[in-house]
Amino acid sequence: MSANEKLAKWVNEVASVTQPERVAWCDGSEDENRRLIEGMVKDGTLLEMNQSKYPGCYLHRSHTTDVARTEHLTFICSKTKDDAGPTNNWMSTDEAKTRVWPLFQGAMKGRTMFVVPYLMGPAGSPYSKVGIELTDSPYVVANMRIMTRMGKAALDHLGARGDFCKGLHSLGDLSPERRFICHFPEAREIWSIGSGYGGNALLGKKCFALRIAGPMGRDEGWLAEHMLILGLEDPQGQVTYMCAAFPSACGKTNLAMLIPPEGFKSKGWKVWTVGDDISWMHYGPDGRLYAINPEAGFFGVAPGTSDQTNPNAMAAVKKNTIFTNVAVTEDMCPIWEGMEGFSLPKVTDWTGKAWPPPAAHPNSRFTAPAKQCPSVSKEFDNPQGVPISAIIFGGRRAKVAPLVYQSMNWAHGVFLGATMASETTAAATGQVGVVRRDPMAMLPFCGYNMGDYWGHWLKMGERGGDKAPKIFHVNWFRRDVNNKFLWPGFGENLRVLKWILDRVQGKGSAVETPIGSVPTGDGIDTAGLKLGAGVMDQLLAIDRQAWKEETRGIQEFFGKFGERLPAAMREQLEQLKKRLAK
Ligand code: GTP
Ligand code: SPV
Ligand code: MN
Repeated sequence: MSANEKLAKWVNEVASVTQPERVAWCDGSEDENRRLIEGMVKDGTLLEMNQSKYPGCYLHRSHTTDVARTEHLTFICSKTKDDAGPTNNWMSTDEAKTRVWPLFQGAMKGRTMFVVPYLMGPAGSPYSKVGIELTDSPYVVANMRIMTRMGKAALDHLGARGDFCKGLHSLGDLSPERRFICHFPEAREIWSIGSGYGGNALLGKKCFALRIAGPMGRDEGWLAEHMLILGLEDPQGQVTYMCAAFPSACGKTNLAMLIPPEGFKSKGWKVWTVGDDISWMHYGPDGRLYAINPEAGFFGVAPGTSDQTNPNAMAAVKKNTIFTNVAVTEDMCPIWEGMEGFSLPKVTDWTGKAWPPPAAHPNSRFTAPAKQCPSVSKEFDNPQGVPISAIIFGGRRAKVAPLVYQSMNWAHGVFLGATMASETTAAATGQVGVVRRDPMAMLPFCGYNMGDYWGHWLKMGERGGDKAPKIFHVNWFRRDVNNKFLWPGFGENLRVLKWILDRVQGKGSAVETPIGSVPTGDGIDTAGLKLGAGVMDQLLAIDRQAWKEETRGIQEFFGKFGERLPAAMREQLEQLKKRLAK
């Protein structure tokens, strides 16, 4: 129970509608977690992994129709459709009350309703916020315990009078026909029913930390972004912090945990992980932009993660980790495409059968405590956050976007973010590999009109003036004529980070092109890297014709926003067209 009256009242109200068999207040303790896990192992919700090789690790196999975020069933329920904007599904609050609320009626009969208090952000931070999730899924509780500071820390922060984000979640009958993820930005409230998966059900993550926190940031003067936060340490021991926004399954976790290539590591280059998915940014007293990671764990993509690509993640998932929809070896160890030893024929796939590929679901995930990651930053719990010097936008694009370029100024940087495009991935249900506009990697996560959001970004830059971070764009995924990635990626991405650091420090060589500043041939340190002849040129090439086509796509996209498109964005597009025509 809690001394917070508003909380007690709401819990009672919800319980009277959902009619659970019992209500359990979660304190986040070891004991409570052990009991929950025992119960789930008993009823088959969790399978125990090999406890000598993976102590404290469990496998969850979700319903086969419930394996990713469902964007078409995700709604912003603002007062007007215009407040949700052209990129969101909108549902009126009245419709939500008649169409979605009745689904909660008796939904928790025979189940336990867990009251999950959670803190987004470090304890004692002026930037941290409390959420309460009411859920009938013990799997959600166990994940929330890893992903957030759950239980006592949250109730202490909340106090008797504090406010919180209300999140109501029920598995319902798990049918996609009766699945809805509704957000009420004005009331700071979330209703989610019919899914037990990731961003649909762990309400602290995309629902609160982005779709609800976004409008809060707009009103209060801060930013809630789909970004990793990393510290880049140079050989002198100086650490420079950067944020990067890439769409889902486009490399945030990997970049946040990067291990530099040999020649760089031995000189003292190092990357420290502050966050891998979400960044809340506020101006500090010194006028610089500071970022905190509101989360406490990683909900990372499993396939492709290996000792080669991401040894830090591999180390982080060796204990106390929940695996969802991965494959398992004969001795119950997790395994997936791309992981060492995968070619074994005798793995059991993510549905529990012999494996017709893929063995692991392409959106299979690990939930691991951030503190278990060897590269975790010593600033992880710093209540003030870390000062950000560079913001990096990036997409997954076979063509057009070069390896890296720098914006001319903040407004141009906002334009780069606003016009980002990327190929769709398995992180959301639907077709994979289709290029779509994904502004700031926030297309599925912006809780208000995207035009107003760009306006807010522009204002935030004006406020920062000279001290605002420099803005860049990267693309690790450009392909050659044989459809092979041109850039080796992963650890080698450090070379690009180093150029970005040089630019932040007023060094580094670049050529001015119509789209921004692109590194000169020798701008990126390629010492020790075996790239084919002409590959660097291909990676940095600007195809004017392709960019002219790009401006047509941007114009069409901007057209959707009508009056809500900031004039500065229209202006940026006109200037780009002029530069390309020259
Ligand atoms: P979300 O958790 O969905 O937000 O994803 P994310 O942005 O954190 O993506 P993540 O780092 O998990 O990477 C997703 C997939 O892209 C994995 O299969 C990675 O192996 C792959 N990947 C990451 N970085 C690179 C890279 O530099 N090059 C290539 N080719 N693949 C990469
Ligand atoms: C993403 O899809 O961007 C994720 C996973 O980080 S989820 O929690 O499902 O949103
Ligand atoms: Mn994400």
